[in-house]
Amino acid sequence: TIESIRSRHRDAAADVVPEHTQLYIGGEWQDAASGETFDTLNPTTGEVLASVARGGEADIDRAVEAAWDAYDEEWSETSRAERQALLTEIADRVEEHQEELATLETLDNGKTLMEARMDVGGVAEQFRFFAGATNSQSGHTRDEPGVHGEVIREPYGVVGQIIPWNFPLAMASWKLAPALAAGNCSVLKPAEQTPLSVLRFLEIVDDVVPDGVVNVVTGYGEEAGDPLSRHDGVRKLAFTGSTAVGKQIMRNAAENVTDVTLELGGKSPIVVHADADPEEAVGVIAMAIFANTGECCEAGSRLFVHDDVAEPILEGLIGAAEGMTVGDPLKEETDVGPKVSQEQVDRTMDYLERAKEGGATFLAGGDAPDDEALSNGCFVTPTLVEGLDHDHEAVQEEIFGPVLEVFRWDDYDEMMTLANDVDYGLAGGVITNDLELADRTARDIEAGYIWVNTWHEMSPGLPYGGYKQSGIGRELSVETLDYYTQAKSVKYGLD
Ligand code: TXE
Repeated sequence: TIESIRSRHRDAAADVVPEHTQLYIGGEWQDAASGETFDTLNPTTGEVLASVARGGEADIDRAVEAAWDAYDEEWSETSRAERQALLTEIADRVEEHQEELATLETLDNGKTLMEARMDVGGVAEQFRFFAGATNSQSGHTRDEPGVHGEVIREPYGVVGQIIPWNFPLAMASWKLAPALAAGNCSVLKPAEQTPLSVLRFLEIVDDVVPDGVVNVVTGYGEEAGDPLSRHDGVRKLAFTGSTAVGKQIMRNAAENVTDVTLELGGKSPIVVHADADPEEAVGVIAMAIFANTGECCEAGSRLFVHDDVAEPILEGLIGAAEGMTVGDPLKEETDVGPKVSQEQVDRTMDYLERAKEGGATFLAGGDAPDDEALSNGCFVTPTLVEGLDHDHEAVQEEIFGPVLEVFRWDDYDEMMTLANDVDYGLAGGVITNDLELADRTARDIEAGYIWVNTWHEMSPGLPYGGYKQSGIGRELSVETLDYYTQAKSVKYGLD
């Protein structure tokens, strides 16, 4: 019942919601200059989880100043070994608090506890990876008779980082770990829907991170994110979120010629060849689109399935979609939790409505679950849609929900033209047992990350980022440190 879900969530919240829900500036918890707060809701129950400081321009100014103070006074003098030790300590602390952080993420975001545990495991992995990576970054020299010069890599100083709500703590770690490893201080703005795990994380590492090295200003995009992206004290911006806001960030960055990396939306194709094993294919496809309730920038959301295997695969997918347990994300048996907010549900439903008008056939889902206990939550059933024109807006734009669009093919070149006919180019995948086909398709898809017979797995060391309007720059790899540093050439005058 609604009441039993609510009481389970209230009990969990009592244990894990952070004590401090203010801004974290210069190592201190502070109210917003305006004194205002906003509520963050639990998308499973619709109840208020916590009230959080509503940061604005004055707070961003203070945070940038605190970050520069920390950089100038101490942080710019740290050695790689010191930063490595700090990042390793952070990773250890996150692991010690894994279950608590995962539960908090589930309450604030709605992802299942199993998904949240994987996220938090990935957070520790990020800090460990960049602890090691900081030691492998080096400059280079230019040497020949009569010529000697060297290129050293210097941190920017203070970076601004704006993150989304689909992987709140994981996205914070993707941003903070390389920024700190490279020797920068950060001002980070979490998404307004999911500020809590980052705040709890800071409580956990507060005594080891020097004051001002990491500053967090919670608040809305236009009130806190916008001034951060315009601030002339910020030398580099990193953003993950929608393509529309990414473009705005880039325009803002232009005002001060601030360097910017962007990780934006996606509409990634899954290409299934005729030789695919239907059962294995169904497993990969269901994971590609339904994991994290479809709220993944890299979700496989357009399925291109070869005619020869379309029947068994679609039958299997319908069974998989209808067989998933949609419900309370705190329960271990749940496969699909709620979306993050009612706004996100409305957005998904609006696309489905337009798809219907565009002549789509719904093979599965497309509505809210038929369960009174879930009626206060932001739930959408796993959905399969067929029969849309590829240029329909529901196909061209990111739905960001558990919605897979199906296209059948028998001509490879025609199929690949469609697969690439979107503005996005974040990820893609191919399902086949033929190595040559896998290689050819991986090369033909215009995207920055390709999976062969799997999905979502990302190993630190393999750069992640988009082609086309899916972004600029690469995260998760040693080269990410290049995006957090600037090259300085030093030329010696030799006779
Ligand atoms: O994203 P926003 P929203 C996509 C997905 C989703 C759509 C809208 O399709 O349905 O975006 O989601 C901050 N200046 N993705 O509206 O607005 C905001 O506060 C500075 C894909 O939630 O892009 C938050 O911290 N900052 C994506 C962050 O930007 C601004 C993940 C992202 O929010 C701002 C999330 C402004 N003017 C959504 N406006 C992915 N690539 O994974 C907002 N923000």
